[in-house]
Amino acid sequence: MAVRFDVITLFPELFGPFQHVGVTRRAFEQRLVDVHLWPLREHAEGAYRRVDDRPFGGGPGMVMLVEPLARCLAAIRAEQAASGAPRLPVLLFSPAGRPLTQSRVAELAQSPGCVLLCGRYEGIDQRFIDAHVDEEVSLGDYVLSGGELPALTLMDAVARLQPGVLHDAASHEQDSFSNGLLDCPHYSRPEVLRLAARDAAASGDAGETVEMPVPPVLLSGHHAEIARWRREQQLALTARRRPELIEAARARGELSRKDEDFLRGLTL
Ligand code: 4GO
Repeated sequence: MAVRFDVITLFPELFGPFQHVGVTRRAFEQRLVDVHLWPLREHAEGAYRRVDDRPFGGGPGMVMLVEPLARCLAAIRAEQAASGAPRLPVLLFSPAGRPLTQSRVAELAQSPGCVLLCGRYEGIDQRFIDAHVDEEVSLGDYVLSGGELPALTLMDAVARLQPGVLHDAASHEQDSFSNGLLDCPHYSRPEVLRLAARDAAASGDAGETVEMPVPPVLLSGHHAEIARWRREQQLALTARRRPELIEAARARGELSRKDEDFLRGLTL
């Protein structure tokens, strides 16, 4: 079933080209992911079509007004009802939100969809959030000038999980996080890369070249050994960079005896 996104934004033009490129294009063209843009300005009233005003209590910046947002959401609810869609939850992108994870993305990819509220300025009047927002989502500990890029990010992550979007059905089962671990490194041709030493990260003398071979196991044709090597690369990378993900995988009972033996032998 298609996932529907109703996007509330002051800048609908930011969403144009995104739906027409890359592996996710199919998802949008075939309406596996159905994007409805709701330009907030159209729901503002008066000669100036104001969507923002100064904050009570003073301070810098502007606050998004409740009224245009409420009218826009009412229009979305009416259209959802008319088209037989269920009442979709409202997600707000905010640094104060719950960090977005691949498992939440996978849930959303199986859901009927949601309303994505893209804030601008200093943020949204808290009363609209209290009354209408079901879930606050953060893409990480940094501040953006609006929620549009998080909305695009979320829709991309959901679109690529739709059946048939990635050419190889198993492709996303190998992604980072899909088994709770970081992805293993990938290699393609040539089998041996020759670089001028000055261009290599580990630099050397002028005129010298460095040879960077593909890990031999990948050329061995031994599928079980390749799978084991990739698993160990995932374990090693995750243990070094994101040890908390190893802990979580262990707590879920997803590390085998072999995995634990390998991890004990690692020097971090
Ligand atoms: C979300 C929104 C950062 C994130 C945002 C994040 N910045 N880390 N900015 O996911 C209110 C107006 C919040 C701009 C918005």
